[in-house]
Amino acid sequence: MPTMRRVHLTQFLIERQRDKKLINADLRLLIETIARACKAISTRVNKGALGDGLGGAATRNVHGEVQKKLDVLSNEILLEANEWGGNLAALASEEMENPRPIPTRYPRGEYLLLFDPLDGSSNIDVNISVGTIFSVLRCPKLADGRDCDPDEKAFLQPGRSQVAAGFAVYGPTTVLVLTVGDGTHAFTLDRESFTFVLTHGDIRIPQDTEEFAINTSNMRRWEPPVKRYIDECLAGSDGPRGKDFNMRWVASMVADVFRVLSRGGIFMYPRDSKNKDGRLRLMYEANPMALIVEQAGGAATDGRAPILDLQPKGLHQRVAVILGSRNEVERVTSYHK
Ligand code: AFP
Repeated sequence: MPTMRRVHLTQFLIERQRDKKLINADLRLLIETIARACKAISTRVNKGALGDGLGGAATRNVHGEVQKKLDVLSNEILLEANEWGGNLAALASEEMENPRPIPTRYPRGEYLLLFDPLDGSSNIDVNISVGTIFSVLRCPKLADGRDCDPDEKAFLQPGRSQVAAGFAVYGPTTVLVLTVGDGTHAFTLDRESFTFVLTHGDIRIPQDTEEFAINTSNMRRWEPPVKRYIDECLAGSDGPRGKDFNMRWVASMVADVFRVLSRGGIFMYPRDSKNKDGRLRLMYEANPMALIVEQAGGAATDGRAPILDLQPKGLHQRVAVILGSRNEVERVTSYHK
């Protein structure tokens, strides 16, 4: 049997740079640096109770949430890895109130990086998948043509402006999912060579599904369109949908979205009477996931409009999220109209 050609992340990116002219050398190096940081985070997550990463860090982040030690550590790993490469103008993170411009001792580049360093971190201590989500934007030039000023305003671009987006899941295997605008592709970390190898090229999300993911403990607070959709799913083959549905909820968006990419499904964190604007963050959770899902043939809305078309108003803005198999997302969205 002929040996299958193993395509490594570097090779995949060089093809996008040299042959497809989709990315430039700076963006390629930036993605490689992020991937290297994800490998370092994966190693720390894998140590579990043998490392010093479990438990709380006795600090709270900008949203008032108690930080885990690994939240803080993952944030530091990403900051340190990306500060000096010369391809970024500034970074922003779920764990930091304000964007951090690249220190003046390093050269500044044209890109802005946003990340959630450890998504699903309440799952760390119970050995359930967690991950890193990232989004890359271009730093816009000022109206008078001067180089961009990488303050919060520079980051407030709709998700459609992303030049790259991705996430890593630290689960039974570590997988990096990436889009640079020509589909969605996933790479598995080969622990022997410690490289990311392309294992899921050009992922396509099935248009239909019988699987939904939502935290049903919020059911009493949902808006009527979401309640109607879930009621119809729960009614199964006896109800208007005429088929049975299954439910999954990991409470790590990275793991739930990877499942949707792998076999279809709909993932929802809708707005409700407690989370009036939704719970997830637009800039470094919903936008990158929406681009990844759209690039895989799925859809992502906030119930009213495509997430990628929303004009952000703040770095840490929350948003309702409905994403996954296109026909189901369109159905829930139509119930909102
Ligand atoms: P944490 O990072 O604070 O654990 O939050 C994870 C998350 O942002 C997302 O990954 C999950 O889908 C969602 O929150 C889980 O929320 P619930 O705890 O309300 O189910």
